[in-house]
Amino acid sequence: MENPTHLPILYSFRRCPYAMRARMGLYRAGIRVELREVKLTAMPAALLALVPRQPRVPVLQLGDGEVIAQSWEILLWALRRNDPDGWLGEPASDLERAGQWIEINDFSFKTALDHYKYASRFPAHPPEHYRREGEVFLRQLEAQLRASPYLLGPRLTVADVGIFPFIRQFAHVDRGWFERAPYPRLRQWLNNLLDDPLFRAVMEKYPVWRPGQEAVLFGAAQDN
Ligand SMILES: N[C@@H](CCC(=O)N[C@@H](CS)C(=O)NCC(=O)O)C(=O)O
Repeated sequence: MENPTHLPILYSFRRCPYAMRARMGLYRAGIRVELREVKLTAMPAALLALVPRQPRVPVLQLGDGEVIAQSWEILLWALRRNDPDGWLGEPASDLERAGQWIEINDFSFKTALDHYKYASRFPAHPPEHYRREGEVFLRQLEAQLRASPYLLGPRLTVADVGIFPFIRQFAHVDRGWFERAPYPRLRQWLNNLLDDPLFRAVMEKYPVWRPGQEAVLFGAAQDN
């Protein structure tokens, strides 16, 4: 497999919330990777060879050939190597609680989000119907954020990092509605995360990767 830099390779799609989650973790951990931006409708052969059955992004290919094809696993893998801000939390139970939030997010909420975002493809109901389905999760988040500034307590953890890209998408479907909706804590939480320079760093734009092109290096440690 062509890999001139010998760095881990991250196949990514800038606007994918799963890929944002993975990029956040890699960036915070200071792990330098070769970033290969893909087009979802024309995934490169190199990626298809790694995950032929369910080609999705993000996918991280490590130097020893190991492939991590789930965003949550990439986030945890990165932070287990280096977690300068304690995103993994303190007690082991934090990770279990984080996993529970992620599970709701990645399954029931993500389904509602996709239906709301692409409501014209799901004409059985108007968009508001799907939005109400998504609001079940928004209400849970709002209640938690009334009790603590972040989802697991006083500090930012992987639970927040893993979920906010999806709330960002939900908010973007109808910003006017989201601004007026009864979720002030959630709005504040989202805005804080979006304003973080780290998020801006991981949202930099890169051209779609072509085999043979010069490697795009991604990560905080580029000049060391
Ligand atoms: N469970 C996966 C989901 C990743 C995923 O669904 N990524 C979307 C982009 S946001 C994708 O690659 N879709 C392409 C497709 O389904 O063909 C993860 O956590 O990484």
